Amino acid sequence: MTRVVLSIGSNLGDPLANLRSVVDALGDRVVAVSSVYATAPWGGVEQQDFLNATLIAQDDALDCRGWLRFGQDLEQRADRVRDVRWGPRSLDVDVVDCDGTVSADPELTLPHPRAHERAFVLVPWLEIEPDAALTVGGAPVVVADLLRSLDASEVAGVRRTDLALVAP
Ligand code: PH2
Ligand code: MG
Ligand code: MG
Repeated sequence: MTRVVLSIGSNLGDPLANLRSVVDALGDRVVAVSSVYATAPWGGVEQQDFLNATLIAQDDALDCRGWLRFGQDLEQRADRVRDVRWGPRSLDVDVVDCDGTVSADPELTLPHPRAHERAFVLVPWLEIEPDAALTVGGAPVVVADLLRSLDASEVAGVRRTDLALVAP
C-alpha cells in the first residue's frame, strides 16, 4: 500500500475541470483534498495564474512509479503538451511524497525536488495535513517551518478560492 501526496495544477483550458479530473479518477482512493488556490506563476515564465490543489491518496495496488504513471496518464488525457519548462499547462500532476521514499531516480525523484520551495504546494498541503513533514537535504522538516522560510511575497501569491474539487 502506498500513500501519496500529489500536487495538481492547471492554467490552460478549463483549469477547474482539469483539476477535478484527477479527483474523479482517484475515486475512493482519495484521503484528503485541499481547497483550490489561485496562485501566481512560479518559475519566471510570464503566464496566467494557476489553479493549484494538493491531494492525499492511498492505493493498495500502486507503487510510487505506478503513481507517476497515473499522473502522466491524466496529463495526457487533458491534452497536455510538453513545451516550455515551467510554462503554461492544461494539467500537471506531481508526486510530492510517496510513503516518505527518498530516491534520486531521475525519472521519479522523491520527494519532489522543488516542493519545499513552492508555496503553491506547501500551503494547500498544510491545510489538509497540519503536521506534514518533507525530507529536505536528507532530514525531515515540518512543512509549516518550510513555509516560514519562504519569501512572504511567495506565500501571498497563493490565495484560497471558494472553488471546490468535491461536492461539500
Ligand atoms: N507549475 C509550473 C510552473 N509554475 N506556478 C504555479 N503557481 N503553479 C504551478 O502549478 C506551476 C507554476 C510547471 O510545473
Ligand atoms: Mg510541476
Ligand atoms: Mg510535473
